[in-house]
Amino acid sequence: MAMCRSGWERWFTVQAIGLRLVFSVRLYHPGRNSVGLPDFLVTISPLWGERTKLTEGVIRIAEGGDCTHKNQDRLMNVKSILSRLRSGDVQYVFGRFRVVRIAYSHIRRLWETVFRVSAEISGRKTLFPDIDVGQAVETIREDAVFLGICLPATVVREVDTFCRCTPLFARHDPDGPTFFHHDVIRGHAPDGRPTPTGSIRDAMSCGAVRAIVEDPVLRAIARNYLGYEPDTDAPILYWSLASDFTDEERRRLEQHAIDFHYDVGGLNFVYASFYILDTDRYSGAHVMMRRSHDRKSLRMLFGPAVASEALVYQRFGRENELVIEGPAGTGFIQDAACYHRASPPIHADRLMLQIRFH
Ligand SMILES: O=C(O)CCC(=O)C(=O)O
Repeated sequence: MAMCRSGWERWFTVQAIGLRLVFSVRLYHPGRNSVGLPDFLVTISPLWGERTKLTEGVIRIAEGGDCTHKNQDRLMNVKSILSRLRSGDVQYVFGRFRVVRIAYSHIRRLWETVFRVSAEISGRKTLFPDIDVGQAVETIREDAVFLGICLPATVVREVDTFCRCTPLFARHDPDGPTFFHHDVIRGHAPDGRPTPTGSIRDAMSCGAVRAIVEDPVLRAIARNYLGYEPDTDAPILYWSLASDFTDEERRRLEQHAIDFHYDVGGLNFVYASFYILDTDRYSGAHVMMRRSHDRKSLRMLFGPAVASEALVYQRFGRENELVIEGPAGTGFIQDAACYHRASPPIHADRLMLQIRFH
């Protein structure tokens, strides 16, 4: 048992079914921990092969018992994760670890084999006949994104028309009064409320959206990337409305996506996004760091999912920043565990459809 300045700490290692579980249990003095209860850190590392970069630091802490200030900081960062764990958000805590994502894929695949689960949607005509599924999957594995996918113009038109005649709600005020896109002026609803975003409540009521969500090629990419037949949440369809808000105002209005962050969209996940309007860096283009989905530092993994631009550039290299611009219909399939953000739209609105497979 090692003594730390703030309390004491004990480690347990359990080996089972090819996984080594390293449990680090920290007990704080009641004066340091507001509720006077023990904090628990649970990490999972693979037993086979070399120690991965991901687990190295954890094992060093566990085996070395080095309670330096740096290690304390690292463990203190875990607090935000612990509060999610206490609130039952297990996926958010564990879905960020590659080893968990791989293990989850194996379990889902095994489940499908045992219970003979197969894709419900087959024989449907695809909107993306020219896509090479294998190549798309490989590109996502390597770069965290596949860019070569585009919606047919007729589908784009249908979604666009639907979004212009459907009531919207502001994401930061989902229960507030609805409004229409044509009523918004520089990010303000007709009643003067600031509305940096306008979301559609039931995107699946649009036939073109349903066709995209159920597209066999899109699903094949998600299935092959994840390794099992994925589930989807209700698709997210929303306007990012051009406005003059400062970044600070946007954050207050819950437009947090303007800051670099990574998503934990389940125990494994991949997203497909499509621009419904021409989009560039002045109209809300999505920005991401190539290859940042599985090369995060321990601080990034155990700390908050949001990171400063400086930290992200330092870790992944500014040359790997990708600003995804393109005409209406442009799509990208992304492992959203990469660092990404939305450019604040200044000159024109962005309309985007996002489908989350998990
Ligand atoms: O709107 C965007 O481009 C970013 C969206 C995003 O950050 C997210 O879905 O997590």
